[in-house]
Amino acid sequence: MTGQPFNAVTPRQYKAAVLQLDVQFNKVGWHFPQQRILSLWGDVAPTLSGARPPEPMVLRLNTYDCAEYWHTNLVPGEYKVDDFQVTTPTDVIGQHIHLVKFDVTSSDGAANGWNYEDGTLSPDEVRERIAAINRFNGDTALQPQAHPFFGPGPVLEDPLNPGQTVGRWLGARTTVQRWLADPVVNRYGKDRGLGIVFSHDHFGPSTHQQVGLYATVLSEPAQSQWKHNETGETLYSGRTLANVSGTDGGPTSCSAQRESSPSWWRPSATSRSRSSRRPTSTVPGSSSWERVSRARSSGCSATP
Ligand SMILES: [Cu+2]
Repeated sequence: MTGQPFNAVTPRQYKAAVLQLDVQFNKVGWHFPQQRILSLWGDVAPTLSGARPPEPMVLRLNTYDCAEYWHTNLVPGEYKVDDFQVTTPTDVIGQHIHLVKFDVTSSDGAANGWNYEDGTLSPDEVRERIAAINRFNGDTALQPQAHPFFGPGPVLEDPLNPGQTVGRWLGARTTVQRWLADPVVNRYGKDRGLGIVFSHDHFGPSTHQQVGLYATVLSEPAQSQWKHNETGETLYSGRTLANVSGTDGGPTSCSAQRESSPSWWRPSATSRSRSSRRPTSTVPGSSSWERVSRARSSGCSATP
């Protein structure tokens, strides 16, 4: 929409990565070694080191926003058998976004439109395909590249070459989607935002939803701003990263207060005539600069 700060030319940017971590759930050390979650690029290193508590990913949008979502896969190509699940190939992971519209000319996310080629291959899978192509051609012309932001990753056992090690993020890919947040009005004709939108992986959902790999897109009324519930820090304040253009969308948190511009909450002529039959004080958002505490998204941090 013309005049919106986050339109198709200047989209709101989120750069996120799927990662696997050994997450601890309580103070006596109960932990799960194959937890898989989404984090913004700038939060991946402190989350893996334990400096930052992992928390559910909430990607915040406003009505009329065009969002550009970067999806990086840093997860092993296989989920190992454990007490809960069988060994499962997880060689490709998608980010299926529900409800918002999507731009299929770039990438529509796994299973948006049932296009299963739009997932993001695991770096293990990329290296396996490169090895197969080289073997077929009898040369070593192709070599996996380090991700421009994440580098070659931790040096661990190479699943392709038992007994050898490899940087497990070599060959990591990033795919890009665009999302468009439609306007939704309440019974008074006021923009209320699309609300909470579910987002998850469609390639291995029966495995991944049991180990935490899903996210929320929370779409608020147009031109809203968000502040961290406890620190008051402005979220989505344009955090930039070394060697990366644009912002990764941070800082972020699953818990936030929302500030809305009164100009975007003013009822339309139609809704004013409807709302005039009701006391004004009952109309949500009629005060200037309403501050709303989001109880529905509070208390969501994992135990550090
Ligand atoms: Cu889905």
